[in-house]
Amino acid sequence: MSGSLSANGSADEVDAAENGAATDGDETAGVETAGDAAAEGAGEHYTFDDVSVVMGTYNEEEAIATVLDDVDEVTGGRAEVVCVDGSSDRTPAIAREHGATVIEQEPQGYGVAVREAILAPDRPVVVTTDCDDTYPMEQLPEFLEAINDGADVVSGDRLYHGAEAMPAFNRLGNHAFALIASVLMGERVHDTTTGMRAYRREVVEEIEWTENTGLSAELLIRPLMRGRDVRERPIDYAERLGETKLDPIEGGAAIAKSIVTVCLEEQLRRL
Ligand SMILES: Nc1nc2c(ncn2[C@@H]2O[C@H](COP(=O)(O)OP(=O)(O)O)[C@@H](O)[C@H]2O)c(=O)[nH]1
Ligand SMILES: [Mg+2]
Repeated sequence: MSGSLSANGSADEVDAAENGAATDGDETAGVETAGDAAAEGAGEHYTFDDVSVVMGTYNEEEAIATVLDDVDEVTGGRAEVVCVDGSSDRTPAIAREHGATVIEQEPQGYGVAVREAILAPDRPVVVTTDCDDTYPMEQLPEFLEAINDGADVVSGDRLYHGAEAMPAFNRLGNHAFALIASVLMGERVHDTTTGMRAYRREVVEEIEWTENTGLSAELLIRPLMRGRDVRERPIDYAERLGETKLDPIEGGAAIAKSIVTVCLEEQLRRL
C-alpha cells in the first residue's frame, strides 16, 4: 500500500505553490523544512506515479521475482520498472512477466547498464537498485519523501547499520572508498558505492557520466560537487541472492580509480 506517504492529503494543494518564495505563510506551515535551499526545485509533490525504479540485470533469475514483487507491493504497483538486461538465463522473461520494461543490451559492466537504465525513463524521479535482493525496497517511501523535501539525490548508506551481510573485504573497501572520496571532495560521505539511490531526473540528465564499474561513486560525487542537495539515508542491507557480478579486487581497483579521477575532474571544473 502506498498509504505510508502520509504527506499526501494536505500537501496536494500545496502543489500549486510553485510560486515558491512569493507567498509563503500559511500553507507551508505544516510542510517539512520549506525554508532551506530546497525551495528552488521542490515545488512538486511526487507520488509513486512519478517514480521509475531502474536496474541492470545480469543473470539474476534467483532474485528478480522477489525484487520486482517488493517494488510492486511497496509502491502499490504504481512505480514503473525498467531493467537493462544482459542475461543468458530467464531473468528478462521473469521481468516481463512482472510488467517491467526490459531493454536488452550485451553485458558490458555495471555502469554501462545502469547509465542506460537511468536515462531511459521519462518520469521525474529515478530510483536505482541492484537486482539481487540486497536493498530494502520497503524504504522507497522514505526516499521519495526526502525528494519531496527538496533533496536532489538520496543515497542509501549501507554502512551506517553495519552491513553485516556484506563480505568483510567489501565492507572494508567501502569504508576506505568513502574516506578517500570525503577527503578529495572536502565533504563527508559514508557510502559511495551503494546501488540504492533516488535522483531527480534533471540531475541524471544534465551530467555526462563517464565511469563503468565506478558509476555508482560518480553518481554521488558529481552532483555533490556541483552543489546539488545530496542526502545519505541509512539503509538495511541483506545477503545477496545469486552470485555477485563484481570481482572484488579488479572491481575495487576500478572504483578507486574512478573516485580519484572524478573528484579531481570536479575540483578542476571549479577553478
Ligand atoms: N545488464 C547488466 N547488468 C549488470 C552487469 N554487471 C552487473 N549488473 C547488474 O548490476 C547490479 C550490481 O551487480 P552486483 O553483482 O550486485 O554487484 P555487487 O553489489 O557489487 O556485488 C546487479 O543487479 C547485476 O545484475 C552487466 O554487465 N550488464
Ligand atoms: Mg549487488
